Amino acid sequence: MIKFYYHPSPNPAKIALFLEESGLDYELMPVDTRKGEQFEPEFLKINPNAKTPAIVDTDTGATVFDSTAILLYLADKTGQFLPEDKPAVRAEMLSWLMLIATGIGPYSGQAVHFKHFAPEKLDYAINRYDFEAKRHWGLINDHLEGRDFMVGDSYSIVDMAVWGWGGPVPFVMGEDAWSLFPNAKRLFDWISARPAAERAGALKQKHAFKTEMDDDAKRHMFPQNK
Ligand SMILES: N[C@@H](CCC(=O)N[C@@H](CS)C(=O)NCC(=O)O)C(=O)O
Repeated sequence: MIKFYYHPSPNPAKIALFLEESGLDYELMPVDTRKGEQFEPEFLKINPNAKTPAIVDTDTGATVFDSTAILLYLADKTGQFLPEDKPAVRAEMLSWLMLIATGIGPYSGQAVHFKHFAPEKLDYAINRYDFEAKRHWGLINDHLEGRDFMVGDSYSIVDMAVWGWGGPVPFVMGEDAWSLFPNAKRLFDWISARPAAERAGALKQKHAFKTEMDDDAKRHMFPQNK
């Protein structure tokens, strides 16, 4: 059984989708990051980086943190949602997974931070992260031109990684941002229409997560300001 340390946000969404798609048995372990639960000593033993998602696999004793590592672990464990097992295809899968992990995620996160949450509106920072978030989504969009999936011709963990960050696209880059990325939007919509994606999205209702980004939440989320 998988213990799934979860908050309703983009990186955990990738894992929620995998768990729902694969049918693996899992237990939801809410971590309310707006209340600072990511810093509790018991959780830090599971993820020293104090972020969601993380998992504990009680079948194997494995603890895995960081969404890309978890996707790879679960895909290897189940043999599901992996593209064709050939070195060239695996290399392509790893390349795109890392681009999403190091490009889409961090630049989107910083774009949100400087646009919506930073105490001062810094034009330079807003412009830089908006530009980089759009540049990375542009790479995904261009790659999806004339193809249904990110790698090979089947739905894989790379598509799930894209989907996780698809939800907040308008919040990250503006209300009309999807119009810039029609191929990525097509993939996002295709996944969102799947019953597993609906179930993954509904997980946020299984716990009363704090939704306000008040001063207390900001102290937990942006500890440099303490
Ligand atoms: N590289 C990590 C990033 C994890 C991450 O930033 N998680 C966010 C949610 S999307 C979080 O837990 N934020 C709480 C915080 O920063 O305190 C991954 O891909 O899992």
